Amino acid sequence: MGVHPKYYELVKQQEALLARKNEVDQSFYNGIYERYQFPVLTREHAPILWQYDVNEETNPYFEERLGINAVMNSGAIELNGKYYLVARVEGNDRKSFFAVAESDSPVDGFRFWNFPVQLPDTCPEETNVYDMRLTKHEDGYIYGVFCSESKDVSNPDLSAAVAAAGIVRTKDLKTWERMPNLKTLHSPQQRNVMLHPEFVKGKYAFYTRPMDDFIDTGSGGGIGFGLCDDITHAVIDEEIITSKRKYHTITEVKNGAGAVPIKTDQGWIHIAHGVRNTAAGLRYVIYAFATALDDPSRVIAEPSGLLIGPRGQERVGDVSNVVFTNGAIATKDDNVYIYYASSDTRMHVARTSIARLKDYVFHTPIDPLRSPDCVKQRCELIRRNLDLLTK
Ligand code: M1P
Repeated sequence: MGVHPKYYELVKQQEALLARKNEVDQSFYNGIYERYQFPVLTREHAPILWQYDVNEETNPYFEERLGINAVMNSGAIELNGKYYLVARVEGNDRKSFFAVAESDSPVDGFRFWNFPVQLPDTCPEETNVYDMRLTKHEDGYIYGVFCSESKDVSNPDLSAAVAAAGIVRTKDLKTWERMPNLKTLHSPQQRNVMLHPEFVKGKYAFYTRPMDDFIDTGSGGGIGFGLCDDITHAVIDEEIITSKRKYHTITEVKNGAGAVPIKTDQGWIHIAHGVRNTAAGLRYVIYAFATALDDPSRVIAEPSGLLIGPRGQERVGDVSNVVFTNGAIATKDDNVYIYYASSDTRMHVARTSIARLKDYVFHTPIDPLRSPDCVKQRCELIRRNLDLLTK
């Protein structure tokens, strides 16, 4: 009796998965970004030791004891030439936790560290945590802002919950210091909150997503913005809506921040998510916009429509028809890797560059908001093209 032989078999299979090279998917083209053939993280990437008791004596049938259901919505950061994803890992028990996966490459080879993140347990009512955005702040810390979810004890409905923004900070992704959850004085609930990387007017600046209740944003108008003096007791008393939800657009139902904005010479580029309703349920897509360098709450460009929508197998999963991002990495060589989850099930990567993103954000026409104007917009494009072709 000792280690169950099945353990070695599963490790071998997993090592083959981790060694698999990821190539650009040649079947997709839009000039804006490349998709990759394979997901970068899946439940199959979770270490065997997290799921099985490998002792043959106590687990003779080698049964999974603590299964992993999904690996999704990951914060992303580059540190000392390595790429890190802080993934939302969801157990079969529906509870999520964070775990760091590391690679020398931005597109493949991500391997989880031996242990998941053990966040300081300072919030007794907290039941679930997920969707961490990682911000390299100019104060020298890396901040993680995530959703901290608790039962809404004031509501007899068993599924009624309260979403708040949890805040932690670290310098190495190993030791995490937890601060009190963000307080927004005028919004009852918050999800998709993210810290801006620079001080604004000498204060910490947050993008928020005010909501009336746990699922519905209700009167929450879109992506909010607020300043706070003290990150160790973060309070936002004034929240303005910087990017509004709009009727009959991709953000009609919800409009939430995604990856930490990327600084360019023309403005901050945001890669966010929008939600609309359909007969088949909510559809989540990724879109982009830019805010001003001198005022990161002021939208200066907003290309029409979606940047990344769920395609093919991405459309199917635990929560189908969803793509969602909370992490992107801009590298020194001007590449941008957008990490996105599909259908709350697995993580993918798309590659673009600062130059291409700027061209996309500043030169894609805006949404004219009405079909007749959309037709006009398209006819103008066709006319210009025909003129050129027939010259
Ligand atoms: O299921 C889709 C997403 O739903 C929530 O996002 P939002 O607050 O924008 O509706 C989050 O639970 C997110 O994790 C999830 O991917």
